[in-house]
Amino acid sequence: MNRIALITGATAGIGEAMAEALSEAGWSLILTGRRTERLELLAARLSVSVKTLSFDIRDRSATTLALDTLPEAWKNIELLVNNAGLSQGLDPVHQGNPEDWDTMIDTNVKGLLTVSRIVSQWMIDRHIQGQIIHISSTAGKEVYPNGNVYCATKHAVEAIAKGMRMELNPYGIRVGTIAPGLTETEFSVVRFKGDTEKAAKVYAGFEPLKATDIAEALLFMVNRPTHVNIADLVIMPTAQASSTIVLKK
Ligand code: NDP
Ligand code: 8X3
Repeated sequence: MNRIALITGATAGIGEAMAEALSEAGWSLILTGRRTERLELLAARLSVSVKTLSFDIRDRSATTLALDTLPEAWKNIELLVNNAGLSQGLDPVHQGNPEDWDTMIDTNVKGLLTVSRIVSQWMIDRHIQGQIIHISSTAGKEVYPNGNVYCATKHAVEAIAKGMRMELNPYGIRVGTIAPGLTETEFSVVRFKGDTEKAAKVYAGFEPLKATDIAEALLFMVNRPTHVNIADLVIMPTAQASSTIVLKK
């Protein structure tokens, strides 16, 4: 068996591009997401061994059960990429939808914790000096108006990554983050609940990042020798200077 990587949220965008990049590099892959058909289509076009696990990461029992179904050999995970995540809405707190807040917190923070807990314990039990990479965001570095709760979840991801880097230090497990800026994926369509016109406007008038730009950065981090840990990588489109300053034509 080749080296095994688990990527959460591989049915679209950054996760899908990372699955393609890691498969080209010869990794065996465990790919997760809710959309089973997309997982199966992706697995079918990759030329490496793939296990697909379909579950809602907000559901702790479903997540735990799904990971438990992996055959023992597939639990020898060397690379975990915590990528599944989303934003819902773009409103000030005083007009925000509490259900959106729950969705973001349950997915971006609690879901990430559930998977991290299980897989990091597997790495420790199996004496695997693996690597865990959390997909944060520029929203984990700064806050922008109306991004309040999404930004809070990504700030939480940054804090969890720093804590895990300390906790897993005795085991030789590397922990790092990638913080992308504006990347054209399904992210804004999801944020605006299917309003594709509104979503397209986010990326109009400048050249945003592509999911493959982030996948290339992941490969760079993964391909460092084991004594090198890229702890934190912030990647923005050239047109973007901050969350709120984007040079548009
Ligand atoms: P996409 O919407 O294209 O992909 C999101 C992925 O997350 C999908 O595979 C989706 O799978 C999965 N996901 C979402 N909710 C759940 C859930 N409840 N259970 C399981 N899987 C879930 O967005 P991106 O590729 O852009 O986002 C990937 C990560 O990158 C996210 O963490 C996002 O916050 C982060 N990011 C994105 C940026 C951007 O500008 N696009 C910039 C910075 C960070 P499914 O729907 O099938 O469950
Ligand atoms: C996604 C980037 O600026 O839309 O994390 O929050 S942003």
